[in-house]
Amino acid sequence: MRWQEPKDETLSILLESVRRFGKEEIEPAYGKYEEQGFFPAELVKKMGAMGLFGLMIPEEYGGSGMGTVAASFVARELAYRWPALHLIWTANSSLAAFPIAYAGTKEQKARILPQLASGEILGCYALTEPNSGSDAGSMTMKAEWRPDSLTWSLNGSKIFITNAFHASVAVVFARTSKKSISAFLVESSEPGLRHPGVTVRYIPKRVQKSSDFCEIHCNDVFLPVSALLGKEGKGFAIAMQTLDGGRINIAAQAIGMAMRVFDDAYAYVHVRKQFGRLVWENQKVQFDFAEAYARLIAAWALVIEASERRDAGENITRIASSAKLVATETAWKVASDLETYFGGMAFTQESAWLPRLLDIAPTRVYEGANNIQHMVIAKHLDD
Ligand code: COS
Repeated sequence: MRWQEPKDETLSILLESVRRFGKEEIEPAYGKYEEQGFFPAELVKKMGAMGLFGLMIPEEYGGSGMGTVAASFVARELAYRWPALHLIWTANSSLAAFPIAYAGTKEQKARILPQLASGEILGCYALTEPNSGSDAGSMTMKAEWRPDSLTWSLNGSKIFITNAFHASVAVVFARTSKKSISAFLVESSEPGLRHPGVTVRYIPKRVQKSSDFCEIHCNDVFLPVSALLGKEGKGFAIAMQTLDGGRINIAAQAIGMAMRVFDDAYAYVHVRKQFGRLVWENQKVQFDFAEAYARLIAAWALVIEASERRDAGENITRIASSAKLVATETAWKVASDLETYFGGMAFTQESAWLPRLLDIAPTRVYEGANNIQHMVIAKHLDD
């Protein structure tokens, strides 16, 4: 299926190369690595060389500054081939690079962003805690200023952090007073956040296995003054602005994954015969695909509108949550409806159809469970 293409010529050229890379390199690697949960280090390097991590990083800091629309199209393409690879990419570019670009000092930006843009290092975003997920404001990780040593000390745990096992920089949110939260940069010269006082525990997953998922424990992690990201007490707003953008990218990821299920199912009903004819030659089947197609392109149009508004510098909180809600629910509905057309083949290890469906499930949860999107949209209806 030829899905909606970008209007911009430069983006079309970039997308052609991503598509070629997807077909020739990502697809075979998915088959080889995803089931075992191997981390695709080589592909990450190549994505860096292709400039994919820098799409939303300004040119002066090593990116191309192509923006959110470009990132959404690339997200769709990566997720179509390998959802876990998309997640590695988006955790780096949407979640780690954005808050640094948005709130960092010139020095922080110049030091870290070029390395994130080139894929030389990976970053992660540490907000969620074992007892603070949807209610992000209830976090208990504590950062205390130590006037004697002129350092901050971090204590507490973060959980479900994508990329932490391979990251060299983490954007960590911590409570700096009863009422306020601040953002910090924890850096290490080696991948895996090897910093005194930091322990990273790898948590194996059942879906999107090749992107790592970790608990980060901080026990008296001493950080210099220069580790504070943005103003003290402004961390929650930084976290939320980051999620506004991240949610658009997850929306694009979900649609890419559902388009893949659609295309695979569409191909299968064109070769599988029952009752003496192709499965496709039943009106019910054609109507189901027509319905799925219409829902997918409608959700995609919303993802693009949210992306365009973000690139135009508008307040996107409400539309980003709407895009995340609609795209992830649509993707799950469409893909689970079409999955039945794979018949028994879906349950064998001779196809990846069931894992590709299941990979969609967490999109309804991460970067804000969909009930949280309802809360955000309701709160901003009068904006
Ligand atoms: N952009 C900028 N600032 C924002 C913001 C946004 N999108 N959303 C909230 N803020 C600011 C508010 O303006 C407010 O600032 P002041 O205290 O200065 O007035 C502050 O943040 C608190 O906002 P709010 O009262 O809306 O916070 P709540 O605690 O009610 O809840 C929700 C906010 C539930 C929306 C938030 O906790 C959330 O998004 N939770 C889900 C977290 C999530 O997505 N986790 C996934 C992690 S990544 S896998």
